[in-house]
Amino acid sequence: MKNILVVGSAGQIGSELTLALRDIYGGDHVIAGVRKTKPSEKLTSTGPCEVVDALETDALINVVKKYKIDAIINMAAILSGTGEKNPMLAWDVNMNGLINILEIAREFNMKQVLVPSSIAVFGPTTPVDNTPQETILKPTTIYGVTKVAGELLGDYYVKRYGMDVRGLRYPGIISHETLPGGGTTDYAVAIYYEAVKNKKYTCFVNENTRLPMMYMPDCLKATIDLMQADFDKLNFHSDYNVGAMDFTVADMAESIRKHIPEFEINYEPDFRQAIADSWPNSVDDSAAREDWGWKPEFDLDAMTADMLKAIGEKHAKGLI
Ligand code: AKB
Repeated sequence: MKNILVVGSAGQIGSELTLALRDIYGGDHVIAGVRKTKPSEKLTSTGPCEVVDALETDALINVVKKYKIDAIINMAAILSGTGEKNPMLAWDVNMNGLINILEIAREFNMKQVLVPSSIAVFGPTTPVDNTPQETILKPTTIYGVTKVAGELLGDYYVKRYGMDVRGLRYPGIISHETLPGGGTTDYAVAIYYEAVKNKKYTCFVNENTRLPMMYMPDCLKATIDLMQADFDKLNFHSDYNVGAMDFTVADMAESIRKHIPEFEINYEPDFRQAIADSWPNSVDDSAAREDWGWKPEFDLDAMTADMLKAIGEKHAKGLI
């Protein structure tokens, strides 16, 4: 790959992935694709930034031609919470955006397309513990429905057109650079910000809610390791399970109290409780481990220490 376009570069994963890829491939070779939002200074100062939308074919093609793009990463998505409020928008962005990008990739003979998936492909009838790589995919959210279809579509382009399409089923991603937006697992980021700012947090899922989670450094590692893996060694394509850790909200509160003993938490579950309840507790990622050497580094306490330090510094500077 010479020139990579990251669609959705201003988002939680896209913003950090763009910078990590620029460190590897060089700033000029990784183009940040942002929607109409103002990109951060970090994105604009380290390489090219272009306004693109997964749904706008002409703008995408112009950028592909301008920078001789040979790989696309599609990080643009409507997540589970927002999806339930606006199912048609989720379908439009997640399905039409994806097929638009796959078709452009096919037309321009891209070397690789990365299409992220999610634990949202699973549903209430999927085994909840150590959820297998290959299992029942009957999600009950529109986001999950689009992610299942997206995985199938990615695999279809591999088989039908001989393309290199890859993807991971991300668990909840926890980070301190860019806030997530519209997801069910957003509580696992908000809890740290509120712990630093107010020493208390009201959580929208209950204390026993357990979900698979991953810290951003591991998420970047997983994504880049899969991108760089030998295609011939991949037994799966658009749907690798990747695990790192799993814990309840009560476990998170306990971990935070090791640093902020006065931290208080209370619970006011809303519609996202049902979404969280339909997802697994933990996933079996042995296929990712065997096929491309996946191995996470962070556990809950290591992540908590890092998150509180980073957010504490932002708070001290008056940035949050
Ligand atoms: C969400 O909560 O919707 C996302 C996800 C797990 O894909 N973070």
